[in-house]
Amino acid sequence: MIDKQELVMPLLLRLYLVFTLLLIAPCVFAVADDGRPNIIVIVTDDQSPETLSAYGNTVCQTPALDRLAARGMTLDAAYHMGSWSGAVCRPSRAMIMTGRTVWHIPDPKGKPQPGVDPVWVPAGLAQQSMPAVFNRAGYETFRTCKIGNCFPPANRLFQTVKDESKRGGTAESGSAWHGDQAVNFLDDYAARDSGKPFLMYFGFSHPHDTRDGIPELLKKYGARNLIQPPGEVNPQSPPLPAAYLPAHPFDHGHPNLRDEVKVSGVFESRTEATIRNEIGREYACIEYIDQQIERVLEKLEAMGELKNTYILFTADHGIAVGRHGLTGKQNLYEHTWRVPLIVAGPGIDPGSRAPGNAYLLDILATICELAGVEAPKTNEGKSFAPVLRGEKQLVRDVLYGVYAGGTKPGMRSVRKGDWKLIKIDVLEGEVRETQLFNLVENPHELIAEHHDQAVIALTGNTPKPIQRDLAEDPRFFDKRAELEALLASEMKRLHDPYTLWDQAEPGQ
Ligand SMILES: [Ca+2]
Repeated sequence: MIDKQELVMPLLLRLYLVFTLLLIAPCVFAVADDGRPNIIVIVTDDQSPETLSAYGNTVCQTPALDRLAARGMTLDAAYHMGSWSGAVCRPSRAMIMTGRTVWHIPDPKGKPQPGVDPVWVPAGLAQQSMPAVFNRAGYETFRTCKIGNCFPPANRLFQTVKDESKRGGTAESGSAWHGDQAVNFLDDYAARDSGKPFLMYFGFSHPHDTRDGIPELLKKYGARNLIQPPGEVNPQSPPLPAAYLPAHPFDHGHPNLRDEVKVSGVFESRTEATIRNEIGREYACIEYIDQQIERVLEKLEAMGELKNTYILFTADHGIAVGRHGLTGKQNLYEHTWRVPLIVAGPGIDPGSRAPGNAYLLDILATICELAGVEAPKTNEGKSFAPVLRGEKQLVRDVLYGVYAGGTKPGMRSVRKGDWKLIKIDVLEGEVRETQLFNLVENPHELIAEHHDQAVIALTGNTPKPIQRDLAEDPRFFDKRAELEALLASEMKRLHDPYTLWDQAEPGQ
């Protein structure tokens, strides 16, 4: 028998809690007139997490993003899934817009990749993309971004589109132009007073090269906007990164790749002077972007919308800029495979962190959940809103990456926990390499060449003995075998149409 008193007290307690929540709810969750939050997705072009203080950088100054991280959550294991094109931006941005995986998105002509069954690339995908979904949900939708290497059928569905490629070293020709478009939209939005929430896709054209900074920020970072590589080191320029190498130890497998041989002011130079100047230019571009983000945050605050807005900051992928002797985004080291992901908004613990194990393609499902909008049926991403709410640390255990934009099959990576495997199978079998890293012991994925005294003299970083590629170390053969099996399984699950040299053929 249950005592009547035991039933009554919990009931009273429950009623008390319900009334308390009703009183608090409007302050914590609410929003535009119709009760739903605004969403801002900030996407920079070619930016490694390593450039931000939220991820340990001590030179590049980004006060607005620091405050965003202090108000919200920083995800330490966020990745883009990869690319089947040298233009890594293109599939990355198609995945952001559609929430579909890398082999399930169309090429620029709307076709699947060779070897991929067309059934996995649905027709009319744009109608299930980010702007289409939020238009139907009654949101005002706005976009500013660069033009090119993206997913135009979705982009044009935003109700207001202000796209230009702005990579110059002045306000009008650089990132301030994107900032102007965002601020103008917010002014118009406030004047309309439609009562609808808004979705803003706030993209930048930088720090993608050409990395022309504005004069005062170039000076701050000891850099110059050069067309040819510099002859001398500017001691005011940022130090070389720990993973710097004068050359990659084997061919990356994409002959004449633009990002490795044609970047203005760099070309094939990997000298200390060139890389430090280029990083200084990059930081000047990043701080200028941060200033534009600050303008938007201040505007939101003045409008009284800041507390009702989820703000996600990310990049379409990372980039090497001298790490491992590479300069481009066509590799799967952490500096390039990983992306920054910082999220602030109602209900997210200030200054929190989680690994997340999220892909960029999870953003659509996440903002749908945050807005109370149903994700489209074509979506394959997983909402990381439970991570943002502190309910869990990860949305998946295993992460898969691909770069297949050069010679085939290309590169693959897989990560589980602290361990990561990279395989490179390029140039008709000329290069077949396997790398194994413990990312806790060796977060910068240092390899044998980083132990060279000449390299140590340049970077000032003496690697620990464990900080090397462990693929051939017998102590870790079991770990390697586990990751090899996981990679094969992920390739099959995601309909990767290729097979690496030492993998069984599909179906065997
Ligand atoms: Ca990009």
